[in-house]
Amino acid sequence: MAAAAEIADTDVAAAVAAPTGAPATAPADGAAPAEDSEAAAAAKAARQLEKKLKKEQQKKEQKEKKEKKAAAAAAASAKKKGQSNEGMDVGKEEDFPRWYNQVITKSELIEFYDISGCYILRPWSFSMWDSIRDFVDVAIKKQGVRNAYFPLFVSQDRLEKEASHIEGFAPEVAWVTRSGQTDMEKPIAVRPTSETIMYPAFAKWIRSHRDLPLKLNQWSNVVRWEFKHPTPFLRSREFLWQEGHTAFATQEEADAEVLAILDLYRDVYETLLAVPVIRGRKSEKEKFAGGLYTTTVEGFIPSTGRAIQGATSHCLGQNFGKMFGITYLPESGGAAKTVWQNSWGLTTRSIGVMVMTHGDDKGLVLPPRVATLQVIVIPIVVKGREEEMASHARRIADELSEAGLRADVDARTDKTPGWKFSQWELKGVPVRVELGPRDVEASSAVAVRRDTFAKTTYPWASLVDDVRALLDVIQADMLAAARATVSSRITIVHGWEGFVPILDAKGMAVAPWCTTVECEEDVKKRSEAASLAAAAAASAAAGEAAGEADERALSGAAKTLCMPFKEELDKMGVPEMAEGACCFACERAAVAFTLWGRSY
Ligand code: 87F
Repeated sequence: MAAAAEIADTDVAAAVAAPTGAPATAPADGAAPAEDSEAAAAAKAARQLEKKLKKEQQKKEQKEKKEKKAAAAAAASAKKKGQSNEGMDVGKEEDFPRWYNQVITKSELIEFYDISGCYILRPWSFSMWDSIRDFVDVAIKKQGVRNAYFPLFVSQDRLEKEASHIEGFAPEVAWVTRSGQTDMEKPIAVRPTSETIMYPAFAKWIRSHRDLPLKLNQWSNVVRWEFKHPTPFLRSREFLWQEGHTAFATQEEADAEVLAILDLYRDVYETLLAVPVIRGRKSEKEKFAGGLYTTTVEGFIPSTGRAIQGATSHCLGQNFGKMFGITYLPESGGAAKTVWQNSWGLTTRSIGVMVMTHGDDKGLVLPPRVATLQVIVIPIVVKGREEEMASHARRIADELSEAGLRADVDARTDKTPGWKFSQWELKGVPVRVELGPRDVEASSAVAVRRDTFAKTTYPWASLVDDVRALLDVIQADMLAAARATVSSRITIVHGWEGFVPILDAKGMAVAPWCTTVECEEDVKKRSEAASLAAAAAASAAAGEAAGEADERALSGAAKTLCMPFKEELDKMGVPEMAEGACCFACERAAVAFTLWGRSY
């Protein structure tokens, strides 16, 4: 609106200025009278135009005022009636990015912030992070890991001591260069990860074989100044995580821990979040450059057809140990030996993957084990019996809570039951217990599942046990449903033809692969070119500029997600590699079945 008004004002100014202003070049023949009358006519026309535009502007302003008033009245009346436009107004498959933005804000998981890539985690999402944290914390402590806390800042010397680890990441490091108005003598970095912060201390603390293994974990925030498009939870410039850092005397111990932690990460996703993941090893190109090898749990978002790294567990080998002088005197005597190290991390990204996996057109769908609230009890009030219904509802919620379930009652009197149903559906609470007058008469209640909307009537006498069992069924069903969808998107491919179409159909491909970096880079280029061609054709049809197609094609490049472990390949029904099998993308011999896809 402001822009339109500005344009109108400028037009008026130009129209008025032109006749009265001196002409740039005066006519040589001095034909003044004709000019005068022309100028007068032009001035008159300009005045008329000015009047007309002013009138139009006033009309517009009046119309806007009227519309604003009407909208405010409608909102107020909706509020009064206990209804509002607070619900979802876009479908998950209709416009996924908009759906995601709506679901995370309207369900009160996230509040946006005025620094790009930074978000406020509201209690509804932070409580889920609490659950994840508890789950991981208990499990790692059982494995002998202890928590510690290291500083947020790291000096440039330290950060760059192990060059290969920072390689490629350097542009993402955020630096503090000033305190108040004074430039720092030496800038200090905000931790993007803590290898270089922790390992000098490891070198001090580890002297003999008796100091091993050393297993530390830190719960903290880290900052990575990403330039790719930020997405709440999935890719933010500051995020929360745990980072485990361990040191062992032998590679065997380190190897065993890498897998034990990876299984824990699998459990976080599958047992807690009901999100299926695939365990495997990263390719040379995709592994953590500072380490020996990287294992990963890979998730998949069916709505976008993109895979997503869920968490990683790295064997660092002796690389950092050598750089930082982390050595121990072995039990057998003799010279000091370098330790074997691992590092592993899981972030708040996991919450975003869960939201994207399970959410539907009505909002969040939370797996019971991670849900902030597992059961909401809603009384269906009838005139004259408000307090009676509310007190039954309160009693039921209390009984559920006392039995250890996370339950609450919504006895608000200024909201209708219908409004409450939508609100708790939006927030993803796994079970709604409805209690109407007829239920009270029959000493029963109706439980409604958030994931399927299926309704079951339970007697009060067994309600607690029935609801507890129902929550277990929901948890299992949600994982099974998500797994079935992901499985249906995985296709075994043996040659190049068919590879890009599988990705275009929002799928992943498992293919026999030579495992060379050259081939992976080549596949990236070829798949990018194929999707660029497809995007160019589509955008030509839609009449878009070429740049827009380019941008989309870049994200259309395929990469290796992981080389799935044997157990995972078996689950996918991938046969043993045939003798003499060839790489799906080049002439080399195939070495491993590898999972490929587009990714976040
Ligand atoms: C960004 C900037 C600087 C990832 C970075 O995965 C450095 C890095 O080292 C960096 N982004 N990484 C790799 C992190 C490796 C590792 N650290 C401990 C983990 C898990 C937890």
